Parts: sequence; C-alpha cells; structure tokens
Amino acid sequence: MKSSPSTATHPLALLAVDGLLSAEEREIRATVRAAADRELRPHIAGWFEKGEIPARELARTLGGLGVLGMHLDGYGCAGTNSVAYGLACMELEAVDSGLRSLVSVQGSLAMYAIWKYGSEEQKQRWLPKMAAGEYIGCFGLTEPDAGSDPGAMRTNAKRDGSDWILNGTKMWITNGSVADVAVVWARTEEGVRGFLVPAGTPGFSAPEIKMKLSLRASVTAELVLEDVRLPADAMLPDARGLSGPLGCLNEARFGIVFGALGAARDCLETAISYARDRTVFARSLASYQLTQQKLADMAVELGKGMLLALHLGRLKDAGELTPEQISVGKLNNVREAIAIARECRTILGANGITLEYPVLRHANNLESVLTYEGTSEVHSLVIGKALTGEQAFR
Ligand code: TGC
Ligand code: FAD
Repeated sequence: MKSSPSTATHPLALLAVDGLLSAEEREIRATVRAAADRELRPHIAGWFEKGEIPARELARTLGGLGVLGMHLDGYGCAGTNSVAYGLACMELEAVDSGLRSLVSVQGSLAMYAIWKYGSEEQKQRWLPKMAAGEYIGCFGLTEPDAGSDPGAMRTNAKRDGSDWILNGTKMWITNGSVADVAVVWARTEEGVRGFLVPAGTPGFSAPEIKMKLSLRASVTAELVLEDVRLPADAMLPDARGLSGPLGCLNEARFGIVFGALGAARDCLETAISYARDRTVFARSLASYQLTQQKLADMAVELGKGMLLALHLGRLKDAGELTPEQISVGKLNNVREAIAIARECRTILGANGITLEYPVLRHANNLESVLTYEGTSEVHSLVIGKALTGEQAFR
C-alpha cells in the first residue's frame, strides 16, 4: 500500500535546518537549484555517459548565474557569504560532483589564488572574465609522484634574466585542457611559488585524461611544462611556500563539505521515492522495517552533516574557521555521502546500476571526491595531529 505523500517529511526537514538560514541564503539556494534543475539536470546523464561536457558553454551559464568566485569581493564577483557559497555548491553537486568541481576549481582554487596572492594587474586581467565564465582557470598542484605530499613536487622554475623557465608535469588537473589560464605551483630557489601560465604559451600543453570511471562529467588533464618561458610578472607575488596552495585548498575543501551533501540528498530523495513506488512481496518497499532502518540512518547522517556544514560556514563567516575544522567537515561529509550513495543503490536494486537514476553516478563521483582535496587518510592525519600534537604524515 502506498502512503500518502502528505505524510512524508523531507529528510532535511526532519531537523528544520532551513530555519538556520537567512532569507537571502534561502533565495540564493533557490535560484541555483532552479537553474541547475532547468539547465544542467536534463543533460547530466548524457554528459556522464559520453565522458564529455560542453565546458565553455557551461562556464558561461555558471558565470551568468553568478556562482563563479561568488564568495570573493570585487572584480565582478558576487561577494556573498560563505554559507551561501556552500549552499550553491550543494545544489550543483546534487546534479553532479563534476559540475561542482568546475565551480570549485574556478572560484576557490584558480580565482582565489589570483584574488588572494595576485598583483593588481593580474587581478584586473583575469578575475572579471573568470567570474563571467569567459575565461576558465585550473590549478596545478598534484604531480604523478606527489599527490598527498605536495612538498615532494618536482616541477621547478628557474630564473633566466628577469624571466622564469618552468619544467615539470602536473597530473589530474580539473579543467586543465579547457583552461585559459593555469595556476601552476613550482619549486624555486626561494621555495614553492605560484605562476600564471596562459594557454598557448610555447612549451605548455594539457592532454586530457580519458577512460575515467568517476567524474566523467568533468574535464581532467595533465599539464606538461617543457622549458616554458614566463615573464617576471607571471609569478603570484604574495604566495610564498606551501602555505600558498594549501590556503587555496581550505577554500575548495569548504565547498566540498556542503557539496557532498548535495549528492547524498539527491540519492536519498531518489531512494525514498523509489521505495514508495516499488512493490515487493505485494507491499510497498517503503513499508518494510529493513528499508525504513536504512532510510532513517541515512537521514540522520545527512541531517548531522548539514548541521556540521552550517556550523563550519558560520565559523568561516566569522573569520574563525581553522584547517583542522575543515578536515573534520570534509572527512565526515564525504565519507557519509559515499556511504549514503551506496546504501541508496541497494534500495534501487538492479535499477540502481543504471544512468536512469543518479545514485551509482553519484557514488562513482564521490570516489574522486574522497580522494581529491586531501584524501580521507590525509584529513584523519590532520585531525590526529591536532589531537595529539604529533604529525604522522612522515
Ligand atoms: P606542513 O609542513 O604541515 O605545512 C607547510 C606549510 O603550509 C602551512 N599549512 C597550511 N596553510 C594553510 N592552510 C592549510 N590547510 C595548511 N596546512 C599547512 C604550514 O603552516 C606551513 O607553512 P610555513 O609558512 O611554515 O611554510 O606541510 P606538509 O608537507 O607536512 O603537508 C601537510 C599536508 C599533508 C596536510 C598537506 O600537504 C596536504 O594537505 N596534502 C594533501 C594535498 C591535497 O589536498 N591536494 C589537493 C590538490 S588540488 C585538488 O585536489 C583539486 S580537486 C578539486 C575539484 O575538482 O573539485
Ligand atoms: P597518493 O598521495 O599516492 O595516495 C595514495 C594512498 O596513500 C591514499 O589512500 C592516501 O590517503 C594514502 N596515503 C598518502 N599518504 C599517507 C600517509 N602519510 N599515511 C597513510 N596513508 C597515506 N589535483 C590538483 O592539483 N588539481 C586538480 O584540479 C585536481 N583535480 C582532480 C580531479 C580528480 C577527478 C582526481 C581524482 C584528482 C584530482 N587532483 C587534482 C589530484 C588529487 O588532489 C590527488 O589525487 C590527491 O591529492 C591524492 O594524491 P594521489 O592520487 O597521488 O594519491
């Protein structure tokens, strides 16, 4: 027997989380959700299946929506608070982690690096067009042999007169082959520094990485730098040492704390609706205690994750958020999101393995989210260090 829809409570309404949001935050969320449902959701299964996205068109759409670098001030950026930015990430990731990735890398990594560490000329040149989605940016930190340990990077920049000569390879770079500008982190005699490498610079290429089983609706590339000559003013003047790129990662990790919950919410909404409609052994799948146990456990974790995200967002807006707290959020919310996606897949039975439903697509995407922006192990070790005062990375 089907239960009446009027008796069903949305999982996030259980804890009345919306009451913790301002009217403006709710409005921004509603705008992004409506645009995502109208312009992105109808195409996402096809993009994922093909392993291709119309990146330029998407960037302009997202720029028009005002979500690119939305939490930054000036230079054409919207200047919203962090909670509003997190909610936008959540709505985009409710469609697909790959779309949130495009926005995270553009706004929190590439634009943020320029906004935070760039010269006035660099900001004027790149930020307004990046906010509008006319230019795409990428962020090259990871290398084939240096992922969790970026301090082991081999990419180097050497002075030649006033110019810089860059050599090295970056790996797994989101937006890499479609980017107009790459923020590249390289070892110099004075420690790690950041460089802006425009697409088309001789010696610079960005071959796309194909055959992915995760984040298929996202462009991932290698960055190859062979004697790339850059003028002195290509260097970001205010980033010195690893704290430069790690400062950008704090921003993007924060977006993921909210974003991952979007994927989880979409899975749970799908599973609840499916369980209510599906008849097994002559009764609604939703009417069995085993199903309700699964749904209840997932709703509890989703609600807890949302409260955690909001708490971290309020701390960030108060200027009090620490990297360890971001690690708590990224570790917990991605771990729970992937568990929810996998559990929802079981509720859908065989239908759960198809692209007709979003759950396995989300689960596969979340494998990347678990790994990038600091693996779950790295975040455990960051928290472990905070608790004990002992670093266990090396
Ligand atoms: P450690 O010696 O601890 O620190 C080196 C310097 O950095 C400072 N620092 C930070 N600064 C800002 N924010 C943070 N979270 C920071 N953590 C450390 C630190 O104070 C020090 O500064 P200074 O001035 O004394 O030099 O560094 P370590 O080499 O021991 O490494 C620490 C560790 C393992 C936590 C760090 O390296 C790390 O986070 N590793 C993970 C790497 C990672 O997350 N890579 C992500 C690449 S980008 C990406 O994945 C994009 S995917 C996006 C998408 O598609 O959505
Ligand atoms: P490794 O560092 O080799 O880790 C392998 C395993 O060892 C992991 O389980 C890890 O947790 C574990 N491990 C590592 N150190 C320790 C330790 N001390 N103790 C115990 N276990 C440990 N990078 C960018 O710079 N820019 C991007 O835009 C970008 N986009 C990405 C997009 C996708 C789709 C993916 C999958 C990755 C992307 N990355 C990007 C790279 C990502 O940040 C790295 O994959 C990640 O940091 C992990 O590095 P690794 O893959 O080299 O794994």
